[in-house]
Amino acid sequence: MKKLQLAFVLLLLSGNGWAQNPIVSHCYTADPAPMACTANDSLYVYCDEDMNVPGVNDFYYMERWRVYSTIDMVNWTDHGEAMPRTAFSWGREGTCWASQCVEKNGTYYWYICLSKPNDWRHYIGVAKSDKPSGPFKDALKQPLVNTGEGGDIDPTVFIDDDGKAYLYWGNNKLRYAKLRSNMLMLDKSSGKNGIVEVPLTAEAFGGVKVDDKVTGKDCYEEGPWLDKRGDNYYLMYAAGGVPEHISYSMSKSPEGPWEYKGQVMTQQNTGSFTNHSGMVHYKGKDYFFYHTGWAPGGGGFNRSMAVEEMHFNEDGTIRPITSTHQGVKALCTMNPYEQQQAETLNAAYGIHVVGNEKTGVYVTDIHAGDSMRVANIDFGTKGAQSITLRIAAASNAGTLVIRQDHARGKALGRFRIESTGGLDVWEERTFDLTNIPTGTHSLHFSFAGSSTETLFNWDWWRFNTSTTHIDETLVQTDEEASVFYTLQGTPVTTPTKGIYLRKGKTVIIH
Ligand code: FUB
Repeated sequence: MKKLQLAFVLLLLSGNGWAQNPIVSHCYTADPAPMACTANDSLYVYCDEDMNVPGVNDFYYMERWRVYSTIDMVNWTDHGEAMPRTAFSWGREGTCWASQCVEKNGTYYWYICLSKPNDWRHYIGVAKSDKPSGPFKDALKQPLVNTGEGGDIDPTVFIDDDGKAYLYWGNNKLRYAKLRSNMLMLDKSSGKNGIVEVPLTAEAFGGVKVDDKVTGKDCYEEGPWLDKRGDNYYLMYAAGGVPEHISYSMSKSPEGPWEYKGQVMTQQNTGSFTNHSGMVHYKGKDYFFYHTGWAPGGGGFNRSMAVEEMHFNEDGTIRPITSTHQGVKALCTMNPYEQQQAETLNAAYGIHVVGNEKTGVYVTDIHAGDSMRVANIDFGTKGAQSITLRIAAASNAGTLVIRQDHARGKALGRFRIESTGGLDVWEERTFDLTNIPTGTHSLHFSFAGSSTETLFNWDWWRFNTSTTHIDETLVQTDEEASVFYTLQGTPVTTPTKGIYLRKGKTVIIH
């Protein structure tokens, strides 16, 4: 198993341009819900995090929801542990299941589902924030939806062109409600207390399921996604029992009646027996999100999000989509001369992304053997001469190796990361590159070190078109002048003439 995982990691990080899926590989992410954010022209994906806690039953055990965003579709910024279960005082441990976030008038409403202590049922709640990545606060301090019957999972919310909002949800049963204009209350004017049960007929969903037996071609299971293109409304859903596939129905109204149209994504061999979809229009393209078991060590309870481009036929029907490791193409290149967050990643292995109010979000748990990849970086024709990192290190044990394109590509530099005084003591350090990258490349960051402890924490990086400041006086005045390293990282106690590294700066001894 370990060998298989390692082989997969090498493939994932080898950088031949094929492995964009899964879109996050350093933690397990399920039930993707995309949202195009007009405020900053970014695409956000909201999800829950599959977790393995020793001694805890791994039946969709999830303690938090996470948020990722992108501007290029191949590098995803991890916004950390965006919303913990404890944001909801009424929530039961380990039950943070599928969700969706929508924006209305500059406020972001994140609809989630969660159980209560000593209660097997899920309920739908809602948190809100004035930023797409939070912090989010429970808006009601109690569930928004509580049918009392169970199955109140997988909320999807759609705001129509006329401003009216619709909430669909449900496992085995499909229900919907209209939301009042504050997005926090059900409009009680229709259904039973505002809740309408959608008849799961063969015309609407392809078939019916009774006592786990499906009669007909298909059936609704869970994970609805409500959306609209032109004057067609779409309801996509996980279908067919387990293992699931994704099917869809169409209507001319957000309230139905629905007409079954077929499977969007047939059962795939991705190692996950559930699937859960969402669609989004972003920068002129339509994207289909789903989940797989493709991250290293992945499976049915360790899922990971993936994305494919989606296309519609002239009559509005959806062309069938197949899961691929290639995923989607980059929409633009990354500018290395602007500050880039270390947690903006194409792939990564071993690290974690966390955050706090003081530092914001950063990469932590960097150990010897871990690696990270960032894709599609345009260094231009002149190229980069040095890199500045904002890091915090408790020891002198770590080395960062930067390679071009893939794990065995040309080394751009090998930099010793000396202690900054602690894992929460942040400093900017600049290192000269030993090879100058030009043109467009991926970067492969790998970590080496003599310690099994966290080598350092990493906040951001930026390449520079000039070398570091050369500080000759430092050599003569500083008591610690004897701590030098060669550009390859070998310590030198009595340096002779030449170029050395000292505390992350280049020093020339004449
Ligand atoms: O992630 C937990 C549950 O698995 C979701 O709520 C369902 O849609 C299925 O994906």
